[in-house]
Amino acid sequence: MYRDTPHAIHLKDYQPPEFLIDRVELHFDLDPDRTSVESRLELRRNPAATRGDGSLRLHGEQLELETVEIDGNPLTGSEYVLDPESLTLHRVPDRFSLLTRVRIHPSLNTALEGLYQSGDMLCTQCEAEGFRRITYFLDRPDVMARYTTTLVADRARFPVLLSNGNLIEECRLEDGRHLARWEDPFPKPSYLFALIAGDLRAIEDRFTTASGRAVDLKIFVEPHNLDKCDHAMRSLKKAMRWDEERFGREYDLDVFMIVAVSHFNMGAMENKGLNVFNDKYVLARPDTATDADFDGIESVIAHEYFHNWTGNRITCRDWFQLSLKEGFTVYRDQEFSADVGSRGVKRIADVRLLRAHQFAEDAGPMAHPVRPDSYIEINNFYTATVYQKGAEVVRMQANLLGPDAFRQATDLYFERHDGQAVTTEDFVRCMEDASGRDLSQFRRWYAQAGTPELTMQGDYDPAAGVYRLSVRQFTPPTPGQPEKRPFHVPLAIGLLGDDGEDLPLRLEGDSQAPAAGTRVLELKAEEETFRFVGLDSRPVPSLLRGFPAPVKLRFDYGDRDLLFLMAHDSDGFNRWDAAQTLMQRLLLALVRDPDHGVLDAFFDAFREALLDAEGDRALLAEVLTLPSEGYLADQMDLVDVDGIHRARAGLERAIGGRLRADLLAVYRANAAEGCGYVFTPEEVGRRAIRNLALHYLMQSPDDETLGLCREQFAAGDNMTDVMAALRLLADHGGAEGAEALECFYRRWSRESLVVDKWFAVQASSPREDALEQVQRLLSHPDFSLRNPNRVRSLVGVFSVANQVRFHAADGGGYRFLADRILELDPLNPQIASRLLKSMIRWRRFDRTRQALMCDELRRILDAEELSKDVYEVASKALESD
Ligand code: B3K
Ligand code: ZN
Repeated sequence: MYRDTPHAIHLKDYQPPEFLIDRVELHFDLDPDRTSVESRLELRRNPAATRGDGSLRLHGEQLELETVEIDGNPLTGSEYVLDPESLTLHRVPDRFSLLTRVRIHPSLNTALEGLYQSGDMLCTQCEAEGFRRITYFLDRPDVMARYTTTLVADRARFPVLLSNGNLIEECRLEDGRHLARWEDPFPKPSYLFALIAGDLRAIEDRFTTASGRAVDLKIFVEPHNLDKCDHAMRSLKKAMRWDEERFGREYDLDVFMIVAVSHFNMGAMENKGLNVFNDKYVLARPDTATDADFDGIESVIAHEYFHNWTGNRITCRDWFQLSLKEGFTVYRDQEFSADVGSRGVKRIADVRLLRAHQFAEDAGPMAHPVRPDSYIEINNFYTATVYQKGAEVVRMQANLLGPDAFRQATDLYFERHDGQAVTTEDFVRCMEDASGRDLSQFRRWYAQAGTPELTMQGDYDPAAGVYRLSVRQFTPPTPGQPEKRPFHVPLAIGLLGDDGEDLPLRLEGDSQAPAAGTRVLELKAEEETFRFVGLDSRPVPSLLRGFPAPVKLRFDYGDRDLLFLMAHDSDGFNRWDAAQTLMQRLLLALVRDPDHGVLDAFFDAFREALLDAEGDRALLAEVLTLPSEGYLADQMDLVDVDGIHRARAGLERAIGGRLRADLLAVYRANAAEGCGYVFTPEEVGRRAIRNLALHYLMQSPDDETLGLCREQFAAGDNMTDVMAALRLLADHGGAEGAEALECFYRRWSRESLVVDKWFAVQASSPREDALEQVQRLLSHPDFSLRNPNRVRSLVGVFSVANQVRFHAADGGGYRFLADRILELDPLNPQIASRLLKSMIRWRRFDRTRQALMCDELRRILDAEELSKDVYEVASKALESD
């Protein structure tokens, strides 16, 4: 907690560490109230160090220091300097062994960083800077060491004791205690350290690597969750095989362990050989988890597993390089999900996420490059920009190189940098060295923040048979970066003829006629014109196929062209995008003028798509989903909160009414065929289109649709269908809604992940009394500020997914959020700071709302003591441009 203004850390100030640590021996005497940690470090001066005064400054926070010894000689208090963040030893030898003994208090650790208690177990979270809350250390990623960890604890209370690497010793001790010793042969940075102690059960399996080594796989959970691990185990094995086939990466230890914990600040953590997971990303049974949950588990399990190479074997030199491991690993998990599921649907989901979160981040006061230049609190930079835009930047390189050269480049990266802590620059250099391409301009994607806007214009000259496409790029200013230089942007383009087929794309000067389809052009200048020749009639351009770059497109399509693309484009992504643009345009027109009519052509196109029995149903469900209120808000210079809600709800009602018969037919035609729940792309698609049909029908419900909804709620054998029906009943309200909520709660009150859903449904309801309901739920016996999942499901969902109620003009939503942030900050700054992000883009709203949000931001900043996390976000939000 800070009274003084916290200072920023800058990338330009990076210095190599003055000391290196070769070996670490840790001994834990575990007790939730009082744990003792003894650490023996083998230290030596770093020959590559460039400056320093020769003293050794170790990071350490909230530690009670008991002993310091150098080479076996105890130091007295006058021989070291202790402050709340460090332990400094002056005059140390060039090579020595350092012993420290500290006490820590896991049960009081509500920040969930370092060693803490979750339910009855003890667990750790060290990334980014949590290890310094466990022991004094050089807690920075470029210090890589080999660890041996000894855990001692009460055997009845903590029968399972885990740490990184391989188990090398186990024994019973006196007084009912026992000991386990783990050794990790791979050097690692401290942020990858982990330990677990608890009364856990495991499901076990075995994986044989491509080179024939057997790896034991174990997923540890609390005993009552043992029946919810199968999907996670299947996902893990798929991910291991995929990484061998696609990237040539094999697992390297004898055992790979996953532990599910219920109190966790984010999704999961890739600690070497011992991944610790938020239980939301492990536990699933068809009756407790939705398709979205199954999907999330598959991709997060893969993501953490993939980090073993992209993050662990090769790690980041400093935290400015975070996207080196996160951007690349997200790209890898996206590709995995695309390969094992439906590629088209995956791309749409990823772009939806990028546009909703990353574009919004780029347009706000926390905008930063994929490789940030500075931070006050690194935990604030685990962002959509570092993760999702970082993945797009890797994807662009993969596409520019093509599959073979990209594979050679990643092989080179793994070979050249194994065991090192490196930078995004090292990554790009491997791309260049393996392919011979010059990516010097491309590097700006790492350094410049902001979303480039591409304005394109097409013009057809019938006499010459030429279509000219001119492209101009402009990137708006972001904090600290008033002017941007042009990016190197890959553009994947197609041209459709009158019959809807792709035309051959022949550029002026091409020596041979290319095949019809997609052509990737490269834009490097601020402005460029491409001339396509040999065209008999005006083509309809299909621009940015598959979303080749994280940019916004401005092109003056007529509605007719969009309908044509929606029906014919060979690129599934662009069919979806054309539909979204059309809907967005219509909705924004309805926001401006509630009397703006809706053309029959819109309903006709909607019906045509809905009844397309051949199509991929999951893709159809995406095509037929209106853009969210938040996304529509992002398209307006001044957000009209109520107008957006009214227009969107009105259009949904109109669809439900006009297409009632078709929606009912689709609902019935997509009923399950009695084989029980299976998680396959086909079945997920079937459920998605069916529940979407029910959603539209329920926007102006009659007895028949209400009956269907009730029936689905009561009879559904899977959480996807039950949840869809519950949400519709709850939003419908009345006794019916209340009863459904009550019945759901009674049935599931012992499954905490399902209770989260129950909170979330109420928090996201557009009903007028949503805030009152959320306020009431704060005093529900199951609500706790100490459980991040619970906080996210009530406070997070209300402020992020309920635009119309959170941004109510009376400021009630803002006050509510600020109160929660002030309560949470002393307990868990990371979660408090995340919540705050939904109030920082106040400039987009009308003056009344602006003033209300600013008042709350100031109230937060005025708080007596504030974490660095919340301070950074609130102060940047109020900074004048
Ligand atoms: N690397 C972790 C995130 C750690 C967040 C620390 N505040 C999970 C992941 O991206 O895989
Ligand atoms: Zn990650």
